[in-house]
Amino acid sequence: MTAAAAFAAALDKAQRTASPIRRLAPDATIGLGTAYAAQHALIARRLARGEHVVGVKLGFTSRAKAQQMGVSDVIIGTLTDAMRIDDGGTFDPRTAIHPRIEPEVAYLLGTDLDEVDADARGSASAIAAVAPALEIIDSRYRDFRFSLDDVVADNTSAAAFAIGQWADPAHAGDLGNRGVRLEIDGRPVQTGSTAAVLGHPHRAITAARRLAAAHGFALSAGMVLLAGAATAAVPVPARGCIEAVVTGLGRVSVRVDRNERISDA
Ligand code: OOG
Ligand code: MG
Repeated sequence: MTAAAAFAAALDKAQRTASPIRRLAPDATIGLGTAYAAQHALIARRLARGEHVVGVKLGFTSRAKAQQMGVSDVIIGTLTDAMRIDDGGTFDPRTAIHPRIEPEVAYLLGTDLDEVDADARGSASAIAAVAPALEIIDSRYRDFRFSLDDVVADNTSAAAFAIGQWADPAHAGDLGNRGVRLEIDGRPVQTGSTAAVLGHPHRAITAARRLAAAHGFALSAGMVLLAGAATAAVPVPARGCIEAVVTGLGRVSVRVDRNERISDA
């Protein structure tokens, strides 16, 4: 088994059993190439179980996130249909180790990205729709601590996501500096601006394109792109309603609830 395949097997088991593991390379880095190979191997295992890729996500596009986690490079991860929660749907925190939530902007690609110009205007033309989004992240590493390589291998901590009402980008207006609020049971727990995401969240398209080309991801029509959190992430409460609000774009919510039939032990 290659190192990447072994990392993928360990991370896959950690996710499926909701039990944290030690960092893959606590002393030396494993290298970004091996880290992305491990992520692809991890996703291949999920696809073999019947999941489908529905999009990609970016990580550390805001300084708030990079500072919170102590890393600085933008990274890319994979979203599958099994991670999707309907707007207003339920997340059972027992399926995760130490989940956190963050407010994001989601894009729906209307065109394969390699069919439009690589510049900002070409990338913007590929956007079919925009929406407020919530991402639930859950590092499979103990204490939510990792290096950049570790977190790339761990599919950038992706656990679940919910997307609000899609809006036509022509009618949504300039998304460059919109208020972003994360709420738990109606109480604001983080506030920020979409400007925190790469200066303008639309830049997520060009960043995704660069990362996809460098690390072997496809970005095709119909895919979702999560641009990255605009604020630091917050622990998911044991129970309650979590909501992300983006000014002029709307809101999206997820109910957090445990299945009471499972013992607390
Ligand atoms: C990695 C994922 C980062 C974002 O939006 O910046 C991310 C992590 O913080 O565990 O999803
Ligand atoms: Mg995120």
